[in-house]
Amino acid sequence: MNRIFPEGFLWGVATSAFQLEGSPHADWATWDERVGNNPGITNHYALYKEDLKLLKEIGVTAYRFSLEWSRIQPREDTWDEQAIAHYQDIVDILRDYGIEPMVTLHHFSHPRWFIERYPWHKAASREKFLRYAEMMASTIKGVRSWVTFNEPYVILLGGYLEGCMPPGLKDVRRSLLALKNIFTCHGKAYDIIHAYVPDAMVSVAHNMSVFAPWKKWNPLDRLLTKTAKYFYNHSLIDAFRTGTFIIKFPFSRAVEIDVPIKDKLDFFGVNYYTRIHLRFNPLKKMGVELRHLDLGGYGLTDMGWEIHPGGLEKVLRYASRLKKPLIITENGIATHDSQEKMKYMKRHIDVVEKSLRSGLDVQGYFYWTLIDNYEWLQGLDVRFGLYRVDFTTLKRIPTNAAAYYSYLIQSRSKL
Ligand code: IFM
Repeated sequence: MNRIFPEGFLWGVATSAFQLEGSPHADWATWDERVGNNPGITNHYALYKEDLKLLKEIGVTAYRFSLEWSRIQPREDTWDEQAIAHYQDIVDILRDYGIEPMVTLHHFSHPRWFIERYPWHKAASREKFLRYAEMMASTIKGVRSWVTFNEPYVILLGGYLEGCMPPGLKDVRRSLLALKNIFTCHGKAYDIIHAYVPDAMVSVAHNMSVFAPWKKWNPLDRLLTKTAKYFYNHSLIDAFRTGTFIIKFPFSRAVEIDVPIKDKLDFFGVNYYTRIHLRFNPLKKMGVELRHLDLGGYGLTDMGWEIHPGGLEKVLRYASRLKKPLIITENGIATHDSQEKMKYMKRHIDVVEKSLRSGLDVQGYFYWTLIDNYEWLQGLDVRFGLYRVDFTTLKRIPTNAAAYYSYLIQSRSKL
């Protein structure tokens, strides 16, 4: 009998450095002072060995984590050898445990000097990022799987259109320049990584959501939905197929941006969390109002996001046009209730199983996330972790979902 979950399927957990470690040299550190939180509160930078043991305890076969660029290059002309050795140690420990490392080069945060002098809309950003990418690809040993950018569209929306993430701009023209620079960096970093790691597997992690009209009968809601689906989910995938981003809004001329990324992928990383309903509302910015409605009856998470497991198959199906192996690089729920966490996890893994049965080439699933941590604009209030962190004693307390994930990994691996 053929296996449903292929041999070597990556059963993983995903994290990001800044959310666990903070960093005094990062742009988000100043950003964060505004909301009064402490991203380094879990003290993972010091306690990483203990935290990596948790991965072993769960029985994952892979671990996705990011390198904190601002620790590695705290000043433009300074590489911090100790920080590099720290991340190398993480890789070595994972290898000892038989856990496959997947390294993200860029997960939202930047060194302050970079965002102050070379933000993404400036052409010089490319050279600075690529120096860092080359330094990492040539120095860190034992890593085959790489993610260049986590959620590049979230960086652009948050940093350049909504202004809620660094560099805090609301500027369409500069967002397009930033798009060109970020994806050019992906294309070039892809080649750089392959030059040092010939059998590397390189991708971005693309955040995909399901979009639906608020009122199905309303043609404007339907038009908005179609536009959002194309713009947020599909345009990036199409650009990896063609080498051109086509940005097209209703009643306006399309903007075409050529980028050297055609086929620069060895797998495709999908981050999936939720479904979003849209309605046309002339009183809102650009006429768009978003809402999470609990139409499927699975409920809303503590982020207010609709739980919609079926959507995972939809987004994977569109991504399969790339004809690359697909890996779910993030999927998880913010909740204080471990029962809900278990249900969310099972329902999404069931969809992965269904997708595999229907012939989709899915090669991994990474649960977001290992321990409770700093959730960007929401700070410390929401809890995504398989382990709850008591932020006063720093104790990591397993939720039932940690043991349940072990069980799912073991039982599904046998299928
Ligand atoms: O915590 C984030 C992560 O940094 C990127 N993807 C979504 C997660 C949950 O919001």
